[in-house]
Amino acid sequence: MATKVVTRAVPDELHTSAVTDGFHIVVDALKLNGVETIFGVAGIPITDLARLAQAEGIRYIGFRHEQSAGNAAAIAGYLTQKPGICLTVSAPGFLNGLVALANATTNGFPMIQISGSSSRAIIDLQQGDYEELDQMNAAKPYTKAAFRVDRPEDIGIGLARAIRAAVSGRPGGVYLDLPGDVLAAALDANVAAESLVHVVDPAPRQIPAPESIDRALNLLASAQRPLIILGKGAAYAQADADIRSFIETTGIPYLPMSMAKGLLPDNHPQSAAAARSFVLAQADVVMLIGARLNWLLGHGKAPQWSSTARFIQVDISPTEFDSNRPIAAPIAGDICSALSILLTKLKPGSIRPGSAWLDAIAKRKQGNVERMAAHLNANPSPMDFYSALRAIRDVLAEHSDVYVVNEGANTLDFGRNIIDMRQPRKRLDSGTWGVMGIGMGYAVGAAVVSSEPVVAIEGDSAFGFSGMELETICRYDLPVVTVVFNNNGIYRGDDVNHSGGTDPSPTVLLKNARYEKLIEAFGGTGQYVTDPQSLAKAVTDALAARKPALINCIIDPRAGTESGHIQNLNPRSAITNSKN
Ligand code: ADP
Ligand code: TZD
Ligand code: MG
Repeated sequence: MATKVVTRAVPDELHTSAVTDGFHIVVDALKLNGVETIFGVAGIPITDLARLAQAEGIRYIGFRHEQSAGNAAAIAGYLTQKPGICLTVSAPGFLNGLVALANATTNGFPMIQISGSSSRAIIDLQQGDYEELDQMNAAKPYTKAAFRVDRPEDIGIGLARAIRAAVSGRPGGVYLDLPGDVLAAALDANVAAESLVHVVDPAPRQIPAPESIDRALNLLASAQRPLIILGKGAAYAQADADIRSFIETTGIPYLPMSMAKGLLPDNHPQSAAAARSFVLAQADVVMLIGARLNWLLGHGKAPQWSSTARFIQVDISPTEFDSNRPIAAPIAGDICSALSILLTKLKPGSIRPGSAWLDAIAKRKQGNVERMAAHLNANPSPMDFYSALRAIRDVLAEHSDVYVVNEGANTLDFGRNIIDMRQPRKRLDSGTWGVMGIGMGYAVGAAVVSSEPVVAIEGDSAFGFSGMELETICRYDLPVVTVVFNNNGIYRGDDVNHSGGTDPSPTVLLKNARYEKLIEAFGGTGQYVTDPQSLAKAVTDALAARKPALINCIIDPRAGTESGHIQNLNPRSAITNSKN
């Protein structure tokens, strides 16, 4: 790969040989490592870097806020197994992006935030530079790794380290600091070309020890009531065929965590999702594949789980084992390698879930499905979460290629249960932190890397965190359909101000907000719907058009519950006789 030769702003004494600069070296290093897209917000000192990247054939997607650019980069990393790149300006732009970088680290998404920064000499003496901040040290606690490049000849190795740190082992967010003077600095073109590094095998296979596989298979063979839990690590690994084969060959019931939905189609007969609390409480051997025993799984503890259950865990990060509960059979390795060896060593008929177990699960599922159907088939006016999501579910059943982005509280929790997924890695949601604000960034990231349509199902509060990115969606003419579940509030829209004053309650948003008009301002299609038929038609039409659309979906303000399905996480005052 030839480093570009530039002649501008080069001192006379350097004219004897071809000279390049930091801007060009960064772009050459990105291209050499296959980076196709940068998500960012332009400004000092990285504007020319963004321009040059675009000129050199890297797609640049410009956002209205760095947090959304970062979220787009993170989800691009999750979907492609290559680090998503987010480009930010110094101090405040860097900090805006850092929330997304921290979220990527928490969720295990590979991402690199590249940020310009101000003069080191001034920052270190705290003399007050334009957008002064010690960014690398600010990033460290929230990232898998943080690096700063202080000389143009180190750009190549700096990017190489960032790429490897982001995708190897458990993926995560990496920070790469590029001071403005390094971008501007001149370097002999030959020296620059030789300084570039092509990262070989950035995420090497990690093959588990054979005895760890035997231990796990023996434990499964001893089980009466085995259960497999698939997490987003399993989805990320892209071992789809082997995972399905292992589950189908053993006949073990499985539960998908939210972003693992679709690894096997949600209507698969072995899915125990409709009997979730029953199987968690009853399973005697549990095999976790790319899922952590964190809060989303009740930390693996009683009463949600049996206190005598024994665990197998397949994970690339050995320090994950025994984090909450003892792991009887840890398998340290990457899921592709682990599943392929598990399948090779699996003896036909050696693992047999008890028929009483399978019958009990089937019975539970049936009861729960019938109860759910009664809710889904009711047709209240105004709509509730069930009737609105049923309408969307039925449309999406015909469009299994569509990405579903989902955030909110009730909108998220009901959405996860009601919207079936049929393909892997199509559901993108609030994830490990239960964070609000990922919606439009994830939607843009998924649409850009896949060219497939996206339906973003958004609580009205959740939508507000990144709503201005509707302009980004329209500017790039992306096939993103945003459905705002408008119940006038966080959780509910009917809370009152307990002081009796005229300010709304802390959880209440503007009544009758016309969100559909926001997208009309940018040339997209807006729809206002109050019944399931109109909602289904609006989603169908928007998907057919493959154009930006927003559907303002009116939901009964009384339909939701506080904090959705995680009310129990609200601290309850220890003072039982409190007046409030
Ligand atoms: P979920 O929220 O879906 O339960 P988590 O994000 O909690 O999933 O857990 C994902 C786990 O998967 C992490 O512990 C991570 O180390 C692991 N992981 C990610 N990629 C791989 C891989 N390729 N092979 C093995 N484990 C992986
Ligand atoms: N800020 C951030 C970044 N993440 C959060 N999770 C919250 C605040 C707190 N929060 C939730 O946990 S859900 C939620 C907030 C503000 C919004 C819920 O309202 P919604 O969904 O309109 O999005 P529903 O359907 O009305 O419940
Ligand atoms: Mg709401």
